[in-house]
Amino acid sequence: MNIIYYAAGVQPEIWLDAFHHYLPDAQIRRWQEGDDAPADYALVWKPPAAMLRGRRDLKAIFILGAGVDAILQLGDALPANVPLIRVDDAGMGVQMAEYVSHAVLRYFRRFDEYEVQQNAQLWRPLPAYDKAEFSIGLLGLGVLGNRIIDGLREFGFPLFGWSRSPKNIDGVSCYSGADGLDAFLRATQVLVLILPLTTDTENLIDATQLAKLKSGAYIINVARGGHIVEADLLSMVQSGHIAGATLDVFREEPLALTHPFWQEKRIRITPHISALTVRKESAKQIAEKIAALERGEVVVGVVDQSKGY
Ligand code: NDP
Ligand code: OXD
Repeated sequence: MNIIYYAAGVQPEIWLDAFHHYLPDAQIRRWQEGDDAPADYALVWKPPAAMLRGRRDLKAIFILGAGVDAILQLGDALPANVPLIRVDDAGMGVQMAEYVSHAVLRYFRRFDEYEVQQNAQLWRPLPAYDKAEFSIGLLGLGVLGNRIIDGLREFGFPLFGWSRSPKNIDGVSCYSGADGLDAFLRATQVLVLILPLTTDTENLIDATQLAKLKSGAYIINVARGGHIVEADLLSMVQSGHIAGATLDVFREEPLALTHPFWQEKRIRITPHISALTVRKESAKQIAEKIAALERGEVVVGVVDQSKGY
């Protein structure tokens, strides 16, 4: 079996060692400009269009991450009828649960405010927030959203969720579709974004939608920067309607040094690390899916290109 591999921005050995381990019988080669020799599978992260254009011989293209927005931008360069298969959790879910739980608890227990007080050498206990009012709303109830919910469940916050199709999740008030968004936002104190970036979800959260959140709301974005209109978020933080934001993702990454978010103390910034791809687990998952495809079986994580995720 022949496999071509390309991953932008990472040391190739990091992935190749894991692939060789889990696919010992495959011929895996790093794709380079001009390589149009046949291949059965492609393993890619942000590949150039030239790698995939016209490759109708591929049995599948595996994306080395959960988000598919970057690869779908290749448009017509993607060979028709070749399935795109993304990483399905593979160790990312627990990291998302850690990240979001940490951010929620930091706000709920007012550690953000105690940090400010400590810097001013101020000893002043603050009143506790009422947990029954501290509702957490997740935009996105897929693989990672569900894992975040499992992590939060223990703490007893009221949980809300919004997805494209209707859901029934134990202990979560579920809303769906454009019609459900308004009621979902009005019920939410801490808004967590864990959606794919598609034409429907780009710029979803602007000033109008932020205004619907409860006063003093918090934002946690672990999905993509393009979901939020950044200037609107900044002005809502400055007005105090949004009490704080923890952002892992941005429209332009790395975040420019001149970006105003750096100067806003109520905005916390991390460099797209909320869930790092676990190479061994992902390579193992991909190897298992290749084996399943070779046996003619159906695998999970196939991207529905008409929906954009
Ligand atoms: P899934 O595809 O499993 O889940 C996506 C969820 O979003 C589903 O519940 C889906 O609804 C919902 N959704 C999609 N479009 C809409 C819409 N138009 N309206 C309402 N709901 C919608 O994805 P994952 O949970 O695995 O990943 C989510 C995203 O997280 C990825 O696409 C990626 O961009 C981001 N990510 C970020 C990382 C980071 O380090 N910051 C790391 C990994 C992923 P339905 O269930 O009805 O289909
Ligand atoms: C992903 C990511 O989508 O790393 O996997 O953001």
